[in-house]
Amino acid sequence: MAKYAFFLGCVAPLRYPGIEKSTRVVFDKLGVELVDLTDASCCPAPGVIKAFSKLTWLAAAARNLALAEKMGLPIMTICNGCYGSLFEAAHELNNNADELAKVNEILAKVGMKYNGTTKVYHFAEVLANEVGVEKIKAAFTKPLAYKIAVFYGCHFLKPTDIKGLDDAEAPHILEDLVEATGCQAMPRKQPMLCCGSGGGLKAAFGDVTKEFTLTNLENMKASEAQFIVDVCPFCHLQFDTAQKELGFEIPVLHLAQLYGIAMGMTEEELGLALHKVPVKL
Ligand code: 9S8
Ligand code: 9S8
Ligand code: COM
Repeated sequence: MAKYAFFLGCVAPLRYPGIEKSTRVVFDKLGVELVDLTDASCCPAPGVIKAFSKLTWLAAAARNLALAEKMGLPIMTICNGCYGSLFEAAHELNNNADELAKVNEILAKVGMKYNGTTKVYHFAEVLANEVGVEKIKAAFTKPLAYKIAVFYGCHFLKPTDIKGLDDAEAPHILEDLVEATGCQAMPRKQPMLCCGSGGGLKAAFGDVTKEFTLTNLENMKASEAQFIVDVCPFCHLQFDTAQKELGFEIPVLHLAQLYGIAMGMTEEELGLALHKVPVKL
């Protein structure tokens, strides 16, 4: 049985606990064991902390990587931002002894050491490449037929030179995972445009990022999508909280929640009451 250290991040447990719950139920049903990465901190968020201090970002990420290393497990994240930070920090530290030594000087102050061995995976990557669409389909009990606006976000596929998961401009990994439920991924204009969230970007240029969100919503509406499906609680938060002001009402689901629905989870377990845009199934 595949086994991962489950990295929650901040947004899912604090704002959308239904995403966390759905992930636990879905992976349990798929026979993937998730062990909590206890004592983990913020990843830290790439667009926020890395933009201010790269060394602080690396050291905090290394602390999380070291916790998983101690458990002898690879990390699985349910958020693009967490995947971006932890994957990129691991890539840097696991291949650069000088950086690793610098970071270990900082970690020594809290009695920790990172040896540079932790691997980091995004949950959608685990679904597509470890579990596989056929096994996933066999675990579904409820056929679905919604029209979906699939949303990749920025930090899942990019930077492609170190991730290599799919083509960054014309990917299909998420469409395949969504369509496994019976739903239809609707083509639309500019599908790879940033959602407009991103802690740092939104904080610095709120008006600009609002335009991104608006353009995405207009394109999604024109595609006739009934739901937005994301793989990042940050994108999820942006689409769920910004729509009222922008005059849209397209319900938002994290892919783990869509899978939870297809596996017969209840609305309460899915945490749908906590969504700002009402989700009617
Ligand atoms: S942790 Fe703190 S803010 Fe967040 S959810 Fe995802 S990115 Fe990492
Ligand atoms: S898109 Fe651009 S930066 Fe990011 S991944 Fe999630 S939040 Fe939405
Ligand atoms: C976006 C995360 S997924 S951050 O705001 O860029 O840190």
